[in-house]
Amino acid sequence: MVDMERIEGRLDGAGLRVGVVASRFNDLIVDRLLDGALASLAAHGVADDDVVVVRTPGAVEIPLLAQALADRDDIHAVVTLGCVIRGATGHYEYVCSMVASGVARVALDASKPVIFGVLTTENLEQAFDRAGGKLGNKGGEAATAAIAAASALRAVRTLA
Ligand code: INI
Repeated sequence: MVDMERIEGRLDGAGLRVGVVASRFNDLIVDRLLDGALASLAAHGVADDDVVVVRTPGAVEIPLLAQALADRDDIHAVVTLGCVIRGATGHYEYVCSMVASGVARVALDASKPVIFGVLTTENLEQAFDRAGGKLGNKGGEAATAAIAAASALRAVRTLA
């Protein structure tokens, strides 16, 4: 059988330093995403001292602060959290597109995980469903993804 290297991304956050960028707009939702993210980081072994939380006014400002964190050599991954609700804004598409493309660009520019945990929903009910409601907590899922991706990245970079 051919020898094969498999890199799965272990869910062990020990030694990882993680930045979390969470917007204040729709904070009723985003605070729940933040709780979920912090609980997930702690559950996977990321030390409290190794978590830096930055709040932004809205989702539009998330990429800039994510970039400032991702540019630091001592930050291994960034989790972005926000909530854009279509019913509540006439410029929903612009806000969604700015935050989504900005976060994607920051990840590739920094060559490290910058995870998109920003909810984009039609209404408040859909947002609650994903912020600790019947569809889980997307903030927790984003934090778990950050740990898995950082671990996989480290394994790839240290391949023999
Ligand atoms: N910011 C959000 O995070 N969610 C929204 O739903 C939203 N709405 O509805 O407009 C929103 N707007 C503010 C935006 O992110 C910026 O903070 C603002 O435009 C200043 O740059």
